[in-house]
Amino acid sequence: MHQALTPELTQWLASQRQAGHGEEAILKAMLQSGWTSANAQAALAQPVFKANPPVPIAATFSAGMPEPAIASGAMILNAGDREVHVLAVMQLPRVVALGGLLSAEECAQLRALATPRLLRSETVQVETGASEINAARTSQGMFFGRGENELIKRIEARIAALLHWPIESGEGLQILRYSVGAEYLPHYDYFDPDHAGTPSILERGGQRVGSLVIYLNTPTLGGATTFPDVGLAVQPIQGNAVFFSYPRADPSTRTLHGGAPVLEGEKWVATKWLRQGLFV
Ligand code: PD2
Ligand code: ZN
Repeated sequence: MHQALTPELTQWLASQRQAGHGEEAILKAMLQSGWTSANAQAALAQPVFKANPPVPIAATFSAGMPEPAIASGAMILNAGDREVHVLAVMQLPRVVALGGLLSAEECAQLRALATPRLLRSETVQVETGASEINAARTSQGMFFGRGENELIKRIEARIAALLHWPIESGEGLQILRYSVGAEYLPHYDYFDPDHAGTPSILERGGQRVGSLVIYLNTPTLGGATTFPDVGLAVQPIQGNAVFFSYPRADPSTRTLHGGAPVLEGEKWVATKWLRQGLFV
């Protein structure tokens, strides 16, 4: 995976450099994620990489962001092994609703693989960085390890191609199952800079800068992903997804969002959170 030096990867390497990551840290992450030493060294010898010395993260935080290739008004996106449809686009908050990211079979496979591993969902306890049960989030969940099996590898590669963000900066895919009445109260996905536990969380991969919530089934009623600041609701349709990004860990991004209560049936999602740096 990602062993070829594509233009996207070259650009990404330069942006990681600009974001303040040292050559050694980037090389280590590349080797851990399956690069051969020769390929990794060749990538890091690129002039575009060498020409961009590290500068403080704060100065360049919004420079490179995950984003589908929608600037030209494209309606159908090439996500490597699959075409994905653009259903709706919003500027602030940056939200893109996407159609057909996963096949029905892939959704069913993810649900089946996750089922025996589901536990009541936890959220990160912001003061300490530890995980805890949060009453605001009445669902069950689990995480797949990154690259855990062929299905996960395929989906992660597709997401990386779609959002122009490297696999190595993504957290493991999280699966959530909500039953009737379950909801996810509005929250931000970035880590609150004012909380005591945040610096230790950020040591691994930096801030979250984007979220992709993929719908693994279609609930009978309810369960939209909502953005209360702007009155937006994205309906959960199997195989579709909602992407949103936040260049600053700040409410001005208007990315407050929640999962509305499921009224009938159940709701399954897969969430991929994207970090600013390498999440290894
Ligand atoms: O399931 C959802 O719609 C949802 C809503 C808000 C998921 C998440 N946040 C998340 O996984 O962060
Ligand atoms: Zn969320």
